[in-house]
Amino acid sequence: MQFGILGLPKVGKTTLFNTLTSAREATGKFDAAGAAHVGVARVPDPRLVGLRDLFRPRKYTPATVEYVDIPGISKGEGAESLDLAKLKGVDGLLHVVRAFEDPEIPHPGGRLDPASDLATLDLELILADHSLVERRLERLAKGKKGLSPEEERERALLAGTVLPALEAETPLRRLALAGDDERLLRGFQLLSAKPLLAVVNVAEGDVARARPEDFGLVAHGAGEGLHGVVVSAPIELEISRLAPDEQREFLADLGLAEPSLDRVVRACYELLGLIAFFTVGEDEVRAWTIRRGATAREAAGTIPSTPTSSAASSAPRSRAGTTCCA
Ligand SMILES: Nc1nc2c(ncn2[C@@H]2O[C@H](COP(=O)(O)OP(=O)(O)OP(=O)(O)O)[C@@H](O)[C@H]2O)c(=O)[nH]1
Ligand SMILES: [Mg+2]
Repeated sequence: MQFGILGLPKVGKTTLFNTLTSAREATGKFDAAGAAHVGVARVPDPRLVGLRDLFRPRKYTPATVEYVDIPGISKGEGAESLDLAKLKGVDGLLHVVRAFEDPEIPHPGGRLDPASDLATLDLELILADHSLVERRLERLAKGKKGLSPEEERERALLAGTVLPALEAETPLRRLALAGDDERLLRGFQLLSAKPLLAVVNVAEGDVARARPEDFGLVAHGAGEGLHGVVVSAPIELEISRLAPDEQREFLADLGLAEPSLDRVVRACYELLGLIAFFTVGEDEVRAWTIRRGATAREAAGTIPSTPTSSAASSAPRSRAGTTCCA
């Protein structure tokens, strides 16, 4: 599973990426190359940690999320941005929004306004999608032999539903499409259709009391709307580099129960409707990723050497033939 990290320039994307994936990519003025970065984060799960401590396996394999960090997208760049094109294949997007003051890092809009930045970037995604949809419709119209039934369905969806939504500046993730249309739309890899989590990067002093609702967002798991998590990216980076007991002390001083980054990774995982089940044994304690609502047969099918037919009647089993829990 892959998430793209995007946002306006200098909002803390690479700082967040470094924290999530334990990378050490250059940030701020040291980031001259403006390259995209790819890294992997472990999905924190206290239940899996408990199983590891119980079984003391030779191998420990938590679920992971891969992150792609791209350089900032400026207002007006969306439709032509090569960097946005790098996010075509990702499953979800993480939009980093700036809510910290720093006179040394001028805000591109001149002042801090997280709600307006959220809308600005959404519009860039919409413009990128709009130019792609227009090009696709032009290509379909140019076909000499007439349209196949499949192409006709595509044309009807793009011209009848998708283009009007984009022209009304509605991100496609807000369209509630039925089964086949939803699958067809997903195949186009349009950016505003991808699930999106907003990560609000606040000043250190605000991290304990700021809430997603303060920015018009919905806390993860708290209902419909644009989901958001509040973090202080440089503080999280510092925390992630401490030893576990120092971490606990630092978090307590800040008034936090857990690193905010743990919430970000978990929220990404859950935003896509994914859950984990575990296989345990002395060889390996491992998390496997499945869609919420998947059947036991489908779950068993994610484990390469498990014959799905025999595993379907019970909970999936690990290769070592040991227990599994959901
Ligand atoms: N004061 C403060 N500075 C921050 C915070 N987050 C990031 N920065 C600083 O902002 C600068 C930009 O951070 P990056 O992580 O490189 O930002 P970016 O969004 O990746 O930037 P681009 O990729 O160039 O668009 C760096 O100097 C960071 O140290 C924050 O929460 N508070
Ligand atoms: Mg960066």
